[in-house]
Amino acid sequence: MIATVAAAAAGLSVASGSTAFASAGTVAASTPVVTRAALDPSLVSGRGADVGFVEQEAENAATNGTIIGPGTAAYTLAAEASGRSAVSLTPGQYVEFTLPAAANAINVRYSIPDAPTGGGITAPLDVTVNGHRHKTMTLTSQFAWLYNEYPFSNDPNAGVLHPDWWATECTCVPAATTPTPVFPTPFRPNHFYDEQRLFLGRTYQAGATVRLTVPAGSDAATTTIDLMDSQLVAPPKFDLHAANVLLFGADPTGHRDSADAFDRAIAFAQRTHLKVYIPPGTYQVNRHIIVDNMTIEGAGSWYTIIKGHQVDLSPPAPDGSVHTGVGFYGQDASVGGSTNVHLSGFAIEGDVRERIDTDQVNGIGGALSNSTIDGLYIHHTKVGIWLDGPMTNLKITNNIIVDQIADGINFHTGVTNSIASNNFIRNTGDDGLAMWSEKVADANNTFDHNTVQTPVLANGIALYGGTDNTVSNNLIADPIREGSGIQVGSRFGAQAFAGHVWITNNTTVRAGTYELNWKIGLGAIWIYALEKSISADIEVAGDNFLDNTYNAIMLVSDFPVKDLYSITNVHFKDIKVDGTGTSVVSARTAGSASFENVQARNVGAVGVNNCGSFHFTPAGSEFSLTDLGGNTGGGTTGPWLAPWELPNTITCNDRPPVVPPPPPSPW
Ligand SMILES: [Ca+2]
Repeated sequence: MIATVAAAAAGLSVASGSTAFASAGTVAASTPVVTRAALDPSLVSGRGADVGFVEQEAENAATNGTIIGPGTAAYTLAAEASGRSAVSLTPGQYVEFTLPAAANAINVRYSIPDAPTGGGITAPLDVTVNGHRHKTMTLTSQFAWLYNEYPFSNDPNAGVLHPDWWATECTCVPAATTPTPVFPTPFRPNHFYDEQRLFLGRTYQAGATVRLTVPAGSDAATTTIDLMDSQLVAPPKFDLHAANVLLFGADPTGHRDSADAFDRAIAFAQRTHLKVYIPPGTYQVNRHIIVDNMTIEGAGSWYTIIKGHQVDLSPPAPDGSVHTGVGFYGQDASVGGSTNVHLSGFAIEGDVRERIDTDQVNGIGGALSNSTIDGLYIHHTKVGIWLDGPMTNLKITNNIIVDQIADGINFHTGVTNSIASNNFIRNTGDDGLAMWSEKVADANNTFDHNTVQTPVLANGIALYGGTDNTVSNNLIADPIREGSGIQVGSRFGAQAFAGHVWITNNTTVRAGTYELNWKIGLGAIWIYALEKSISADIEVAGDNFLDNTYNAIMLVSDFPVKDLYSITNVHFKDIKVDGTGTSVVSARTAGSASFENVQARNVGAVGVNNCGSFHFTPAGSEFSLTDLGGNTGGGTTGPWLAPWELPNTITCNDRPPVVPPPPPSPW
């Protein structure tokens, strides 16, 4: 019931939001509609990554196909699409984009069906530019389509993986229930999309049309196009004063394994204090390249492609991996880690199709102190960049990390004085960006000016414990299930939050998912005391929360621990909330927060949904709000932060109805 209401609500909201764009694209194909995270770019100016490509949503382009969505219900193609909408094509149908600027390359985000028994299929997509047949892309679903419960499965026909786990679908433990419930298959399908880059062969000027057509006879009953990015890729970079891997036997055609040649080039470069240079080409590498005290440069991520296939390890490696694959790894922190490593200008194309958390099949891994990772394109690995500290002073800049099985970037265990900036992350199978202070606190790190879109599970950006960390100037869109735009959570065995947490000048859009286990809507920002109280100084300032599917701000402790843990010392200042399906603030914990200059409009329910820790005594809620002034605006029920709500009036509505907000607009 709630899900139906929610889907309808979100649908109306986004539909009305895209009307202007859609009509512009459909009526006049010559008028391209450029967006960022499916929004008018003026609404997110200065936030997120500056990526060098322009995004055009298929639902705003010319097509004779069928627009799907908008919708936010998990396990649907619409919900996983950028802007929660896409175009579905049958053989013979097309979607056509008009280039808004000169371009010599495109990137298409799409979905095609899985094979009936899993494993994926391939299918063609014809690309014509200005009406001339250009090329046929081979789309694949081999890296898409996961099913079932964690750690997921590639089998669409499998029964429930963990009958002894509580399942939200039956609100029961299947193995302990008579008769044993049977779930429809495919069970919990997700991770539907993939994307693919294509050089157009020459530069086309603004106004050229790029038509994507599904040819008759395609094996894909439907081909769903979510969006197309286009860009003018700079010429390849050459470095004549470096150890060129070709001189050490590397094969740029990708036929022969080049891993040993890379190692030889690296050893020579270290002896002679040169950089390693990888010229344009595709290089087959099916294992880790260990990097320490060296620089490796490619010609640019469109030109230099390091591509591997997954390899079974028997017996397993000492770290527990049962597979290996292409990746650049620092030394393990237990032996001191690596230092002074600089990687730039190449692509890593992995071959990871299932989630095995003990496998080290990440694009970049290990410990990398005093190092830089810049301008990489990382695709089809488990996690794009997974660091295992302790380590310090790593700069991760200008990378594109897409179609991952798990996280985009994770600072795990004692990563300090490090930054991830201007990275673009899309379609992760877990958190887009995370700091996980397991065992040792992450400290003094910053995630700044990144764009994170459509994580199919978990959060756009998550902090799990840590000291003095910052999340600033990011753009986060369309988390899909069990997550929020931004989460600050004491969970997963993380060290306590300490010092300050700065969440400043971020924008989220269409964030806050329907939490399928709790069966409640989450906030665009979600502060979560699950394993510890949260009492660090949390400063949330300058953030914009747009088109919130449910509430904008949620502070919550899990029900079984609601009398053990609290959330205090949280300060919201200079916030804009444009559109909430329910409240501005949802408090489901003991504790307190202050609010100053938090402006809200188009609020779909009472401004504050205050349940406290659910004791409902005459003293009021266990959660108190402090009004520091300037908190203006509201919606259907009047001012969002009204005097009668303060300091702790119980306004608890466990599952409020969702009222669709109008689309975000200039403030
Ligand atoms: Ca889309």
